[in-house]
Amino acid sequence: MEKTFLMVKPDGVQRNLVGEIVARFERKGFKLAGAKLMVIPSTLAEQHYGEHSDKPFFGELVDFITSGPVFAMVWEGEEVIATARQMMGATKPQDAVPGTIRGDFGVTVGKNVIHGSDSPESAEREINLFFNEDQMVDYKKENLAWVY
Ligand code: DAT
Ligand code: MG
Repeated sequence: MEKTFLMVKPDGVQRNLVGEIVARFERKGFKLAGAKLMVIPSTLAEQHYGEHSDKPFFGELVDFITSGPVFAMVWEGEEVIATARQMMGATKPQDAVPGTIRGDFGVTVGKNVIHGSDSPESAEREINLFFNEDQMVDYKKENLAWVY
């Protein structure tokens, strides 16, 4: 089953949105495979956002993502990578449709509440950056017979 890396950003943690965001993916029918509250070291932040290292906002982005605890998660399910991106909403808040996480909770492009992997390659890369194999849980979820 496909896996993706999702993370409630420091603004989402401070705004008490962890439960709200976890609930959306749970209710959708996806399965939580790993989760931890952590403060991201700046070296990890620079690796995670490496594709943006030449952008003018890179320094600000690294400062923001390391500014407080994040809630890092691995979620599992059919087409979970693309579907989670849809559930998150667009990067720019003015393009994020109401009903999506960013559409409902984000106002600025920087403080947009959630990160999610944008492709199978980035999902694998980001899961490996944030989680060791022994930090993920492989288990049977009985309600999935009613999802699939
Ligand atoms: P996404 O988070 O939707 O994958 P991205 O990978 O293009 O978006 O950018 C990563 C983060 O960087 C994004 O969530 C917020 C920030 N960011 C993107 N574009 C920005 C900009 N023009 N100014 C400031 N921050 C920006
Ligand atoms: Mg991205």
